[in-house]
Amino acid sequence: MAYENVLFEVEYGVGVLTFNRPKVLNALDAKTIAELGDVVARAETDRGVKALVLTGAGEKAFVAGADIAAMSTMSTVEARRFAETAHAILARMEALPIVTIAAVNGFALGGGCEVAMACDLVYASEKARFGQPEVNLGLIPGFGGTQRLTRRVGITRALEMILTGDMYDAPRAKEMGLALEVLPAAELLGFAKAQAKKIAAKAPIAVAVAKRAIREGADADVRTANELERQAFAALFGSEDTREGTKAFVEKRAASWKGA
Ligand code: CO8
Repeated sequence: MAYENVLFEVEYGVGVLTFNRPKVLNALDAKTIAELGDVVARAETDRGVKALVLTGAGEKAFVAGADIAAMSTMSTVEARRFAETAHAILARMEALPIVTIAAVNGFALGGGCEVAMACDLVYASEKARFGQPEVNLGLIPGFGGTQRLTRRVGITRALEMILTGDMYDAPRAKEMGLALEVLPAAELLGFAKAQAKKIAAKAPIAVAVAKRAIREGADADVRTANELERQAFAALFGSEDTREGTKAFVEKRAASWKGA
C-alpha cells in the first residue's frame, strides 16, 4: 500500500513510521489513522519488521493532535467511529509482539501524546512538548488518553495535565515518567533506532512474552499478574530459543535465535 500521510521504511529490521503532514504539524485525520493501522497490521505479520519506531516529519511536531479542522464538523456518530477506530489501532499496536518506540521530536499534543503513550518506550528531543489540550477545544482526550496517561503518570498528574491543558517540556515529561530520556534533537532518531535494534537482537519470543506479561499484568490484580508471569516463564521452556539461549551460555558461544 502506498501511503499519503505517513512514510514507512524498514531498515535492518527496524520499521520507521514518520507522520508526514508537516503543514498541519502532522495532525491525525482519518486517513493518517488508517495508514497507521495498515503499518500496525503489517508489523503483526511481517517477520522482517522486528521493532517499530514512530516519529514526526519536520522540525516542529511529532503529532499536534487529531485534525481539529476535520473534527470541527464531525457528528456524534462520526466522532464515535473515529475514536473507536483509533482506540482499536492503538490497542493492536500495544499488543504487537515487538517493541514499539515513540521518538517524540516536537509537539506531542492530544492524539499525538496518546499515540506516544501507546508505544512501549517514549524518548523525547529537547524540543518535545507533551500535552492533552483538549479542554481548550471543549473536548476531552478520545484516543485513550484519560486511561493511558493515568496509568503512566498517576491519577493526580493526569488530572492536572488533562484539566489544565498545559504543555509540559521534555525535562518535565521525563520527571513525570512520560518520557524516558531527553536527547538533543539531532540524536533522537538515531538513539531510538539503536534501542530498537538492540531489543530486536534479543530472543524474539522472550521479548514478546515479557511484553505481554508486563502489559497484561499491569491491568490485573497482583496475584493474577504473578500467575501470568509463572505460566509465561514455564511455557518458554517449550521454545527452541529458550533452549538455545541457555545452552549457548553454558557452551560459551553467542546464541542464534530462531524466533520459535
Ligand atoms: N489539527 C489541525 N491543524 C493543526 C493542528 C491540529 N491539531 N495543530 C496545528 N495545526 C495547523 C495550524 O492550524 C496551522 O495551520 P495554518 O498554517 O494553515 O494556519 C499549522 O498547523 C501550524 O500551526 P501554528 O501556526 O498554530 O503553529 P504554532 O507554532 O504557532 O503553534 C501549536 C503550535 C501550539 C501546536 C498550535 O498549532 C496548536 O495549539 N495546535 C493544536 C493542538 C491541539 O489542540 N491538539 C489537540 C487536538 S484534539 C485531539 O487531539 C483529541 C484526540 C481525540 C479525538 C477523538 C475524536 C473523536
